[in-house]
This record gives sequence, C-alpha cells and structure tokens, in this order.
Amino acid sequence: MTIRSWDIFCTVVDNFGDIGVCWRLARQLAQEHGHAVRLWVDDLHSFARLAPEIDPNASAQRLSGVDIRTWQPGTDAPFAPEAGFQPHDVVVEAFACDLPYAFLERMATAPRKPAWLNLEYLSAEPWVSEHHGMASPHPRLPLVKHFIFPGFAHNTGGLLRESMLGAQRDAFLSSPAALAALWHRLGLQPVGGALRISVFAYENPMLPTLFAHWRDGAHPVQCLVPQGLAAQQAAALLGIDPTPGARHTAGNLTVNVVPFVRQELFDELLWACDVNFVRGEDSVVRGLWAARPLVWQIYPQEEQAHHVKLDAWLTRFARAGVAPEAADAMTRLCHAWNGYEDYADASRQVAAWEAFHAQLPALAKGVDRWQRQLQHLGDLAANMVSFCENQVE
Ligand code: TRH
Repeated sequence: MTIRSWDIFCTVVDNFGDIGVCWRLARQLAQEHGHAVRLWVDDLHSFARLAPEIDPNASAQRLSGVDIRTWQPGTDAPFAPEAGFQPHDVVVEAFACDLPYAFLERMATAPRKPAWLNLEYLSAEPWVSEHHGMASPHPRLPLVKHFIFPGFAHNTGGLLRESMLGAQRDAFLSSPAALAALWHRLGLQPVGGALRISVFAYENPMLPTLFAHWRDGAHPVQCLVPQGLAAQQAAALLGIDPTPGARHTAGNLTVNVVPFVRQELFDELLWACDVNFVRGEDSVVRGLWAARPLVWQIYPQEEQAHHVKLDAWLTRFARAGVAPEAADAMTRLCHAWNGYEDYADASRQVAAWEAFHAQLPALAKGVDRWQRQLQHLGDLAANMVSFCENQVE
C-alpha cells in the first residue's frame, strides 16, 4: 500500500525513552520521508524536556513538521466520528499502549483501512527476528495488527538513525568552534588532558566506588552528569547542588552537573566525551552511533529479566569482530554497573573499571566497527515505511 501519513500514539510510562523514541521516529518520517505525521502524546511535560519549544498546555501544536496532539489513554470521546478526523495511512501504537476503541472503530470503517503497527521495545535477544512482522488479528474488528521489533540483527526493524547523523558527527568533531559552543551551553570548562566521561544513568550503587576510584586514580577524569537521577545521587554524595552548573573537584576527579539538553544536543555531548555511560533504550543506540566506548545501564525489570537482554546485547558486541579482551572488559564493566552478584564487592567493581580503561583504544575500534555493521540493517523509520508498502495489504 502507498504510505503518506502516520498517526503515532505514545504514552509516557516513566523516564524519557517512550517519548524519546516516538519523537525521533515522528521527526524522521516527516523530515526525511515528507510524510504527514500526527503524534499523540499523553505527557507534554516530559516531552518538553527533550524539545523545549513544546508548549505543555497546548492540546494541538506543530513542531519540526510534526502535528502534535494530546490524548488520554482510555478516553474515547475525542476520537468519536463527530471529532471529524480520519485515521492516517499508518497507525502506530508505541510500546503496546492501547489505542482508544473509538479510534479502532474509525480505522475499521475507514474507506481505506490503515496499516496498524505495534512498535515494540528494543532487544538484542535472538527471538526478536522470529517475531518481527508477526500479524495479530483484532478479536472483533476487521483489523490486523503487525508487530515491529527494533533490533540489532537482520530480520528485525533495525535501529533509528537519521540519514545525516554521520555527517553531523563528523562536522561537529572537526569544528573546535562547535565544541566550544557545546561547553558554553553546558556551562563548563573542559579540564585539559582529562578522560571525559558522561554519566546518564539511573541511581546506581556502583557510582560511589567509581567516584572514589577516579578521585584517587592516576589519570584526571572529568565526569559530566546530566541533571536527573544520577545527578541527584552524585550531588548527595559530593555535597553539591543537583542543578546544572554545580561542580566538584577532589583529587583527580572533576564532576560537573550539566543541563538536560534538547535531544539533538545530547548527541553532541556523547560525541564530545571519551566514554559514555548510557541508559534505557534510546540513549544506548545514540551511544553506539557516537562510536565511543560505552557502558549500558539497562532499564531494570522484574526477576532480573533485563540481565538476559543485557547479555544478549553484549554477546552481539563480542561477535562484531572486536578484540576478545575488549569484549570481555565491556562485559565485566556492564555486569558490575548493572549490579550482577559477582560484582557486589567494591574491589571487583574497581577491577572491572581498570580492565575497561586498559582496553579503551580497542573498545573504541570495536564500537566503531559494530556501529558500521549495524548501519547495514537500514534504519527503523525507513524499514517501517517499506514494511507497510510491501507487506501490508
Ligand atoms: O529515560 P530512559 O531511562 O527511558 C526508559 C527506557 O527507554 C526504557 O527502556 C523504557 O522502558 C522506559 O524509559 C519507559 O532512557 P532512554 O531510553 O535513553 O531515553 C532518554 C531520552 O532522553 C533519549 O531520547 C535521549 C534524551 N535526552 C535528551 O534529550 N537530553 C539529555 O540531556 C539527556 C541526558 C537525554
């Protein structure tokens, strides 16, 4: 079927990953494919953190070529026929947020039934390839939903990646003025010769150990902590404010609390650092595209289900042609950072950092190699367009 327009429904469960992914997808479909995109969001306050132009009180607004509307899950009234709008060519329910029944009825009775996609959470697990594209008929209405699984392997939806991202990164890295502008925006002075580390994380029991080790270590470390959970933890530890501009220096460690910046600037922060601690679903992908050594704090799930996901991801990294010692160092530090039992002891945590630090050049090469391979999967937005064009009647 021919595709020209999209409805994307997003609910903000917690944090920024849901809206982060939906906003990226919506912008890309509008800007790179020229499609009409209507993005339905239930929490504009979270959204405004990533895109400060968003008016949190406006029920309809337009930004970056995307038509942004508010909705409340479970409320049918705004989607009744009297509301007067037709569903677009493709309807995406992001992360299994249930569509309002009134909207589903509109889809079922539309002159041309839309393609209906459920965009799933990201996982590197092998089963994802088998489930990507699966169809599920609605129990009552004449509609079929298809499941789109982003992923790190062929036969998945791939990963979101803007077509100009590589060129933007190269331009940024070759421009001292762009780098200086970033430091200015973040409100900090770079510490000469320091290993620059960004820490975007949930509260993490290993943080005090790392801080103490970096403070007493042989190499200067400048640690940039975006405002939020990790900054609150860092500030409480160091006796500073958890607000942007706060700074602490002790021994060889400097910690800067930096502002939570618009989504595009977050990429610049990752490009400008030597090591990036990332979290959740969207920033781990941005960390990969930054092609720097990265440490992933995966979103915690019940019964340690997230450990299986993390290990699947680490296995894929190890198979991407990276030096075995580097892959092993990455695994150790990710295990320690994600609270694996083997790393409960501070001395094992420090050893994991030291092993990672010793492998930084090999890790940089390995991540760069993997991210180049991952680009061959095509990007998720383009893959979703072609899925609808080729596989949905
Ligand atoms: O905020 P998160 O922890 O989101 C989580 C995860 O995605 C998790 O898988 C999901 O289940 C849960 O939400 C509901 O981490 P994530 O996914 O990296 O999202 C953060 C977003 O914030 C990402 O789009 C990058 C963006 N960001 C900025 O725009 N500016 C910033 O300064 C920072 C630090 C992040």
